Amino acid sequence: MAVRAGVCAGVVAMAVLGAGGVAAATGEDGGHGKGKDKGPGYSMRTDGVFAKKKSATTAYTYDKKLVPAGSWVQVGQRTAPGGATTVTLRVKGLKAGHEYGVHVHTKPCTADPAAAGGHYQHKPSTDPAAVNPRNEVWLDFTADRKGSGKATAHHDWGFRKSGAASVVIHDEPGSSGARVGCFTVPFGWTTAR
Ligand SMILES: [Cu+2]
Repeated sequence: MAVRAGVCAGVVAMAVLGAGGVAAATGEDGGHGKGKDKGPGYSMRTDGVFAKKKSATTAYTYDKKLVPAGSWVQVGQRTAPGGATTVTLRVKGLKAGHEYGVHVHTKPCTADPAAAGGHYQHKPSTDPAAVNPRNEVWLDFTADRKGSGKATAHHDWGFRKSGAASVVIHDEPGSSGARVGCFTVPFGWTTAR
């Protein structure tokens, strides 16, 4: 796990509050970064190993066939100073050839698959038409012959504070599959909208 923005005192303070980080649009912390970044963005990468409900802490499997205990997940986030955000997913050890559906969800994982809440939505809505990969972060993938997979989602917006908290893996692509795995992720938010 690498929290590149961790050198920034502001981000450290936010992390103490239990949040992933912040990409402020103001840039008041002048000493931030190492020359490449013009302002405060946010970059994070975290990984975990799926475990059964009783022993899991961040990565839960709810279906041992589709998400075997011991399989691996990594999620990365890169948020530019203006808020544009790329989220990446990598997995290893899943079911070869299987098509999975994956979304960013609003709450952390627990032993209860429902605990992760609904999909994170850029424009929150109860309209079924708002459930789509432009208003949400979808990371659907098909596992290769070795059971590995990856996906990337890019949006010109970033997460709200404490709005995104996990990545849920479903048994089929799209929006209606059963929850087979969940990974709690320290997503950072942006104040640029
Ligand atoms: Cu989902």
